[in-house]
Amino acid sequence: MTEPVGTPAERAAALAAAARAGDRRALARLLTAVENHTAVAEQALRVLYPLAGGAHLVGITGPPGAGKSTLVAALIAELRAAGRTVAVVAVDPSSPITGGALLGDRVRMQSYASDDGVFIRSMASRGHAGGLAATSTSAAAVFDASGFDIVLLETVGTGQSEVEVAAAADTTVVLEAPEMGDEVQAIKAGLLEVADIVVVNKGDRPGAQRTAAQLRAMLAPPGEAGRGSGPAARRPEVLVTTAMSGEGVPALLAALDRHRARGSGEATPAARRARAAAQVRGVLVERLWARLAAPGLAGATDAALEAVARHDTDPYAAADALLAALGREETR
Ligand SMILES: Nc1nc2c(ncn2[C@@H]2O[C@H](COP(=O)(O)OP(=O)(O)OP(=O)(O)O)[C@@H](O)[C@H]2O)c(=O)[nH]1
Ligand SMILES: [Mg+2]
Repeated sequence: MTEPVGTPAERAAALAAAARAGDRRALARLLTAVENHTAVAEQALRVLYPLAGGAHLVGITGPPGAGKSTLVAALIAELRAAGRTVAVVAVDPSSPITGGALLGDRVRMQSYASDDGVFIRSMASRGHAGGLAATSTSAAAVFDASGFDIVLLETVGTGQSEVEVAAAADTTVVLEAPEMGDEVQAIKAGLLEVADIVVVNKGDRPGAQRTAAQLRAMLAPPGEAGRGSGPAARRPEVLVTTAMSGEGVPALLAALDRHRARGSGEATPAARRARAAAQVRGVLVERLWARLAAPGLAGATDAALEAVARHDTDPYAAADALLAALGREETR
């Protein structure tokens, strides 16, 4: 489509309609708008959000180099073979030291350039006003409303915001690699809490089955010897894949479908609430921060930040004082 004209609302409506009609350039523009938090993005989400909810949102997280991008590429191949459409939001690590290839490079090798059933968007993991969770879940909503069957969100599971991104999905897959050793235990504990499915990737490496067995033991409720008893409430399945060859990927897809089918019962309201909370929290922070930076309060905000920087006051007291100042401004 040509560059839409008019007010932000008009441009947003035009872009949203075009994206829903399958216009990839319009979709790309919308995603850029979402990433830059523009007025057009906000208006477009107003239109698109009520139309979203049909896609299966799958978070894929795990430590750097576990094979997330390789697995996403394998899942794309599997999904396309089954005739399903797939969009990917890949939060690429901002540091190149992990040795992991960017998803874009991986998938370019398989060339889906002419396939309308695949759309991949990489986002930098730094500098998201309102938080990574808000940006990536908004991008997911754009894909969802544009009719993709499944939206994969790849994030490196190292920080809180990445965990939030994963937790905002309908189904969260946590990836581990067999040889990662003890230092990953700490990451594991935090990450495993958000896992619906745990995947030990690099199944071709020695120790993969043993790692899977250890994880199964770790995830079993205490006192429960194996199977059967009690409400097997939220014990994640543990699977082994070899993303490089595609081995285990059909089983993972089946597990994803099962989780989704189950989720339409009782798990979904909680997952949807978690997603809503992550999104609203991100926008709230952004809005509050914008008001604090506006002319009326910028002076007070600066002074408070200076005071914290000098250690004259602590961040909690400064935040409370700024919230009080916001409140006073409201009643004026
Ligand atoms: N042996 C083996 N290597 C794999 C497998 N899957 C991925 N790798 C390799 O592991 C390395 C990292 O893979 P990526 O897919 O980039 O991992 P990632 O988790 O996306 O990494 P970051 O995005 O940097 O966090 C690459 O060299 C892959 O080729 C596998 O199943 N077996
Ligand atoms: Mg990656």
